[in-house]
Amino acid sequence: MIAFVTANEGKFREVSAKLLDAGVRIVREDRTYPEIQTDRLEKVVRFAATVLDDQVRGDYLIDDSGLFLDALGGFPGVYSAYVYKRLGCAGILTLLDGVSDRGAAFQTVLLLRRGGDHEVFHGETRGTIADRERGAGGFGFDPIFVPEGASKTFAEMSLSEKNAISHRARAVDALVAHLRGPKEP
Ligand code: ITT
Repeated sequence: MIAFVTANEGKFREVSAKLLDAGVRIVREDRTYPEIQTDRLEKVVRFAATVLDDQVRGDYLIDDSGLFLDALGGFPGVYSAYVYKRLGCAGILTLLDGVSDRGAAFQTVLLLRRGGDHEVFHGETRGTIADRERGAGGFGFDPIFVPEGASKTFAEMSLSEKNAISHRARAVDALVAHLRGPKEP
């Protein structure tokens, strides 16, 4: 059994649903861990794992995600949790007020500790920032993010709609492929 270490219930809902479809059961371990200041999500999870290795028994999974705005050089990116807490979706809309380039990407890096090894899996979804908050589903910045090819925000989608195209779902797909091992020739 894999423990998903996260204080974020929304992440657990998405990852557990997606993994269950693939026949993998996880349990939630609701705890926080130190997140270093760096420029890449992968460095955040790799450092966190050095701390969690001493605290969590058995196999575990962690997820670090961020919203990267094209017009702001990728900000808030690795600082997304802080910016969400301080400014919320409304703050992002204010930062982009009058800005024509509304391109953005969500990224997720998952780290799996299994049998003493650390493996990381990446997922990205590109999209645009909406003019206003729309929808009550999802969590975090979902009400302002419209994924490429869609007209609804993530917050206007069902869990399975978001899970079909999200950054997190893509990282989970890579994780599942890894768990299944190399394909038989
Ligand atoms: P952990 O305990 O798993 O670290 P967290 O909420 O602190 O939970 P992150 O640092 O990865 O997680 O999150 C960065 C921020 O981006 C946070 O405010 C989230 O709400 C937001 N976020 C992450 N994934 C998102 C998603 O799929 N949709 C919308 N917002 C998301």
